[in-house]
Amino acid sequence: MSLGKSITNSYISDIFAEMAVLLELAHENPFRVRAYQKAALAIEGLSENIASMPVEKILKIPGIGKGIASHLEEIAGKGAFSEFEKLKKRFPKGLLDIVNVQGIGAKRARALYDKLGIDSMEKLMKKAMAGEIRNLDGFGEKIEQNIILGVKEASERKTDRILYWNARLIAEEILREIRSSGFGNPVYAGSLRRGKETIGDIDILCNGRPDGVLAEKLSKLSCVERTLSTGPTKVSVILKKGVQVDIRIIPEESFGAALCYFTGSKEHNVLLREIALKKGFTLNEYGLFRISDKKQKKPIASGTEEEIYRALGLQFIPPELREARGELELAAKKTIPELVSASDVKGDIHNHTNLTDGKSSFEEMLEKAVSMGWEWIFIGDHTLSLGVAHGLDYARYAETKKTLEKASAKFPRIKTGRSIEMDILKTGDLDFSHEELEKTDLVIGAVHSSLRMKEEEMTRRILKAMTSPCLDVMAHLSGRMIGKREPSNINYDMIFEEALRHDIAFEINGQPDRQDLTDVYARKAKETGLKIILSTDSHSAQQLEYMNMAVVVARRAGLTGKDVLNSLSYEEFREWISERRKTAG
Ligand code: DGT
Ligand code: CA
Ligand code: CA
Repeated sequence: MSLGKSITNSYISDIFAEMAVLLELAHENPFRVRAYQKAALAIEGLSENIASMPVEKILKIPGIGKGIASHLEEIAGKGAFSEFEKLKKRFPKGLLDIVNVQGIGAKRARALYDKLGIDSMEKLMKKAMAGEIRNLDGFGEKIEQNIILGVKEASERKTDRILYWNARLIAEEILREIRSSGFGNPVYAGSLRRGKETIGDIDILCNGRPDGVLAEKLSKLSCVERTLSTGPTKVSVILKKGVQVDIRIIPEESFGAALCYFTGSKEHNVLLREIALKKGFTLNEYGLFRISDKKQKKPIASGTEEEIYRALGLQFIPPELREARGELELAAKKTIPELVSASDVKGDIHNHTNLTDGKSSFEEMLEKAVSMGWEWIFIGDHTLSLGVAHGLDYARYAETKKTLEKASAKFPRIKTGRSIEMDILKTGDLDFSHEELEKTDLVIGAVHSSLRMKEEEMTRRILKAMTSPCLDVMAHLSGRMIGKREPSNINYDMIFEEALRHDIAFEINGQPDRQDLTDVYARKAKETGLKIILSTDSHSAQQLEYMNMAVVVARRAGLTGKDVLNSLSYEEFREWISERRKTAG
């Protein structure tokens, strides 16, 4: 297909998602709506640019049929397709904003438009405040109140998403505060629990009776800057750090149902509800009920998520997999593997000390590594080409290797090696000679300059670097920095295939703004048969905690403990390095 390179998967996915909404507004067949939703999800989860795939391959993607495929060419030519453009003209632009207001959705938005001419957020607010919405069929006073809250929230919502790690630290701080104010069982849900790269807002659930007093207390937490809305069961606040937090108070008996609902993803929830329906149940945030139990008096399951999945005949699905990427099929077959966790990790390989651009000494790094409970650590630094980082030449590397050995003697509980982050030059050559490379403990190759080369050139550069038998690990392959720098253009298929021949491992970099490989590519790497290694790329001892970030990405990729080299013992890991160097040449 001759789609322009500038057309990205996320661009196409957004168009199809919007198409689904437009079809719903147009009261079209729900199957068509679902087809576009499915296509949007499938394309978003692809590891390869759909624009550069041949049609036969496109048609093999689950969720993409001929109808959808036929739109792709048109999107390539003019950025959209004609049916989409026609539909878009049929509805005022403001209606799409209304669809997104919490609790509205396409069906209600269309009713509001038909019956009250509501086509903008301003009109929506005016009509709701005037009490005109409650009288419409299928609305009522409670929904009207929720709409007012929803519009307020939408208008105050910060558009910036924050990095997963930053959200997690903030959430943990709030959980502590909630606990110390006497609430039971506070946990985070939403995208944070699913471990998404970035977080729109933080969703927290806790136990307690919805008597309003608790909500009042929550809104007065010290980390809160101002309260957006408070009701008996929900408080929305903006923190001093600028993030929105939605805190919901849930009775213990329906905690599992609420946790499942508010963890999402929305798409996962839709599929889960479909499975429930097929089995004669309805599933909502209060529980799983028999359809015959019209008043929803006696839930089949509601207290824990485990009970709900079990009652649906499904294996428990870890939150990181709940993205409607095939996890429900696996759960039905009970083939979801046990995902990697921090306790599988025995050590880190990629980090930096105050000898180059890091902040901490060998001793500080080792002390922290011991406190992480690790069995080993390879401590690394940059090579000389990275002038800004005061990189090392081979002589300095050799010298500092001895210094590390001395420092290690003070920490008998942990085994060490000296790794080196080898700059991959523009030509694909490495910074050390072959003889020097052979004397290193572990070589991590990485690109740091000229990141915007053409795809072909960048791919060739990396392929060439990989022909060095001593390049053991490829670090932060795409070079992206979330929100700051786009990934480099590379051909993953070619790189992964070549890497497999040399048994080169790929890093999941745990720096919160890198997360590179991403979940999608880490999954692809595993499917290709490649080894994966988690790293922190720490620039201070404290940052060794980013191992937990890398673990989250690995879990989203569906990796197990065995899939990551970090689960090897020190001796086994050393053995892997020497074996691969012998056979790679
Ligand atoms: P975010 O905040 O943009 O990073 O992403 P989420 O997934 O945390 O989304 P959020 O905060 O709007 O909602 C949290 C979860 O609550 C979401 O994953 C699923 C559930 N949820 C919220 N609103 C709806 C809805 O209108 N329909 C359905 N089915 N689920 C919803
Ligand atoms: Ca959220
Ligand atoms: Ca939310």
